[in-house]
Amino acid sequence: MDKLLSQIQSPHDLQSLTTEQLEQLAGEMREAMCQLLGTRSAHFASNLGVVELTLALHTTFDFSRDRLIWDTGHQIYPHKMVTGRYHRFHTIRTKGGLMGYPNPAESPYDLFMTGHAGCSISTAIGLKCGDDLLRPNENRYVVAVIGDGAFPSGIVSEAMNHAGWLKKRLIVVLNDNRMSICQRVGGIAEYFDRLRMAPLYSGIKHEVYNLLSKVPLVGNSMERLLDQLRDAVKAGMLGGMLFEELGFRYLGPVDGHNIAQLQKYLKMVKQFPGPVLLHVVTQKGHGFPPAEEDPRTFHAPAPFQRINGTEVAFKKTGSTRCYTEVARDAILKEMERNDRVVVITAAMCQGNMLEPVRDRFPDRYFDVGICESHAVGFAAGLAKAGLRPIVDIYSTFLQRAYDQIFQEAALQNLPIVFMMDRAGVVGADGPTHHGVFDIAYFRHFPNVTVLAPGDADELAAMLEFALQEDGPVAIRYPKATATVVTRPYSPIERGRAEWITHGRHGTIVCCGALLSACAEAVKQLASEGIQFGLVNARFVKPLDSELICRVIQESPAVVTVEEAALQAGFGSAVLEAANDAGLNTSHVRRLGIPDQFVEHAERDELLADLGLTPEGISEVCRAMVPHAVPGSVRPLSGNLSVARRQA
Ligand SMILES: Cc1ncc(C[n+]2csc(CCOP(=O)(O)OP(=O)(O)O)c2C)c(N)n1
Repeated sequence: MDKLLSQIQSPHDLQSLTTEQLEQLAGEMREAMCQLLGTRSAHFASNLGVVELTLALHTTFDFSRDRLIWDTGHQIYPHKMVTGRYHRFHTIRTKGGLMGYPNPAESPYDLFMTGHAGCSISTAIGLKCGDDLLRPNENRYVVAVIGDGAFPSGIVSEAMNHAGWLKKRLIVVLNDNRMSICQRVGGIAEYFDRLRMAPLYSGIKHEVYNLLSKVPLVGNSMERLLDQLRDAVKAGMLGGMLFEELGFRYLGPVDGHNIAQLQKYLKMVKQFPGPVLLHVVTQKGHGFPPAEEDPRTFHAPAPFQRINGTEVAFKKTGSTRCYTEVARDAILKEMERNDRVVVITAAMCQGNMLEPVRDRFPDRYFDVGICESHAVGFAAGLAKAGLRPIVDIYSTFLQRAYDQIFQEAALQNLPIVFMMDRAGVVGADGPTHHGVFDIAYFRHFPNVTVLAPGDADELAAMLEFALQEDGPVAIRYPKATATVVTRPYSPIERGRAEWITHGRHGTIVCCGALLSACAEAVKQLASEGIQFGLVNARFVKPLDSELICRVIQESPAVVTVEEAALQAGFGSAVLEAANDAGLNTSHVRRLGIPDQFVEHAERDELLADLGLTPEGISEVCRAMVPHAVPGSVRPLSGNLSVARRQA
């Protein structure tokens, strides 16, 4: 099944292959991806769609010296297979195995570690300028491949604007498959659709249009006729005018599954002396009918078995509810209750599980595309107009909107709720996707409230609380099964933590959904005769300084726990509060993400490595009370139990 593929050690091995052999290789690469999906979830449909493009690129350029950037990077699998990594392909997205995104540590053919969309043209034009300054005689080609979903990102306009003006030789390949993860949205999407309808345009017809524009119009009917004629000619001939006006040569649309044709046009764009955009039309999921038919489900599907060529059976995953679903249901409930509540997603309808919200409230649901900064600016406008916007964006992608959080949300003190899904370690997607910096990038802004629910019940209660606040509120929750820590009810009150149990050897102060792990740790310790209390912080900001300072004064050992970067995180806030109150903090330990990027692996594996499991937490607590005598303490007063939330 991998007769040719197993021979490919580097792109140099592709050069001697005929078109027929390359087509056979494409089939083998697709088969390797199908086999992978038999074992684990991975990006699939986007990768199936770029197999021929990958082969055409590697046979037209020499990327051991030329430069290639895959935008976002989730469609990197075929590239990995032909750049010496096929023998390790089966390890992709596993601990210690290949990353699911580009990784310069794996191969010199991967230039940047990426995972966030839209940056390819900026880095590509930077590489071009760098090479021109440092290696003026080497004449390296620079190619950025960007999807139509990523293209509307703000940074792409900034890069196109700059590149068009610099007029340097830069090749942008627009991989247009008419899809983001879900249906793509926006005016640029419609523009691409019009371009796809037009016959191949190569820039030469520009002059014809200019001539036609100069035809004088006489009388009404003649005017209409000429208008129609001009529209027809425009559609047919003026593909890519937008890019041409920006200083790019536009070429396309070209069939992205025809290797010979792709090679021909890639060779052609090599000849252009300035920036050029090659519009390549591909099909997401190409070559595997179920993925062709439903590219949304097959973007990153659950593992499946092939039944026959057209059907698959997805492997069963647990039926437990996750925090994303709990958040979505809470959003739905609030939208039912209050018709001023609106929700904004940045191209992540599927990831945020917002389909029921979109279908139920189409007028109050906004998908802005992969444009997180715009999402926040837009929310600010909605809030100013009197609505109650909920910005539902993954923690890692909301980083894009840092300045809008500052200026449009915090500085104006506008009532915007940020639902930060996937806050914490996310698992196999790895360093580009872990949402561990949001506490740091939110808590230093005045006016902002930052909340971390300890369990699923609190998440809904916090959203209700947040929608009654007058300023911006951020709520962070992880990509995890929703748990409930059973305990007496206590309402969410502004700036108030929850002291769940007391313990005379020490106290764990937990920020967020690791509360269940902390509760388990407390139990484990109690069974050994070590008595730790448990505080659920609830608020990162405003911090319950009064309660926290009492804990630090009264407890012989204090351990803060957060699934976030320790630098500028929750534990830092605790230390700041204690320092402001003049307290000794030598008995305070902070558990969280140290000052390093976290690798890719299953979430449970990462939490274990980080010591953020019941065992890891209790180990630290145990080490802080070396002289505790087993059996000499009172049993826990509280009655804690952890329940998995059922779907
Ligand atoms: C800044 C940012 N926001 C959201 C995402 C999530 N995301 C990953 S791939 C993708 C769709 C990309 O669409 P496109 O560029 O057309 O590539 P395709 O998958 O269609 O090949 C999205 C929204 C991301 N990676 N980065």
